Amino acid sequence: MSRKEVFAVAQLGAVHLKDSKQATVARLIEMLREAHGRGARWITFPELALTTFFPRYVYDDPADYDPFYEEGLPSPAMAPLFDEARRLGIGFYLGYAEKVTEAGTVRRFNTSVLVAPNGDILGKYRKIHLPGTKDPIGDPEFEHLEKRYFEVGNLGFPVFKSDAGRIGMCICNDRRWPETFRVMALRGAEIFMLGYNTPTRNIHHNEPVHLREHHHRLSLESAAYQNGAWVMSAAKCGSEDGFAMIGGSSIVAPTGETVTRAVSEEDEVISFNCDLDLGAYIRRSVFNFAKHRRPEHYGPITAQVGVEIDD
Ligand code: CDV
Repeated sequence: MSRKEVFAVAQLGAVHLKDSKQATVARLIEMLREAHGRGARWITFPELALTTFFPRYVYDDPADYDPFYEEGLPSPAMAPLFDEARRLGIGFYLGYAEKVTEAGTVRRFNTSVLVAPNGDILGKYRKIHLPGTKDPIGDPEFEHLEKRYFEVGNLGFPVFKSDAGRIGMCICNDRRWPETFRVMALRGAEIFMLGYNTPTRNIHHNEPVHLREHHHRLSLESAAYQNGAWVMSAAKCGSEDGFAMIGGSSIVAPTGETVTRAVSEEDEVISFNCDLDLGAYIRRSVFNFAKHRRPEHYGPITAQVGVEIDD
């Protein structure tokens, strides 16, 4: 018997600096309702979904960047979304900038929260692979300062049990690193949810623009197949105050096939009736971890960061 569940992904178009969180949350709620109308019980929202992608800007004074962060769960800005999701009985992934005070110290993370259809908070993930720099590179077009505004996540890659199966979370740049997904798959994840803000032009060099979406798709399709799991990916995209970001929000099946993808770079809901057992044959055969993995030969993956060459 197959286990079927409708999952939705809410792609969010541009959020400009001047846009209020209240207006952005209203857009998220509209997409939540559309997803509900399609029979979805779970929805994935993007990374840093409540504001513009502020790490592209240089701020020195916390008073200037504090307004981009949320405190408490739900924060006051998020509360209407939490309320409506509970009322409709939809579970969700939501990315946001988290500010928390621990032992008198203010800490900031690029975080996602997973909330069950009944409104229970299942848990959080804090982004581990932070791209870009701490200090400005001096070129406003390519500035990407996540290392300035966030600490490296300290929660590992947790997996949460839900009534739809085991769900793992990651955020944007994490999807380019196969370790991300394998760790979650080893904890039994059947569904990976992730949000992203990916600039259309590469931050590091003049890579052809078409490769931005190609690498996004390639990363997700291989992650799905190599772990026999579903992937839900939600973009924040379009041109935010002139800074373009890719769309391409998608749902990828455990076979590695993209089964539906957004066609616009605006607010857009996509959905698919996912058979959660579709990946079972992959996990029983070619990627039967218990039978075929050889961790005794994987030492450098956890022992090293960079390349080390034996002469
Ligand atoms: N928000 C991100 O993590 N963006 C990165 C870019 C900067 C390369 C990404 O991997 O899409």
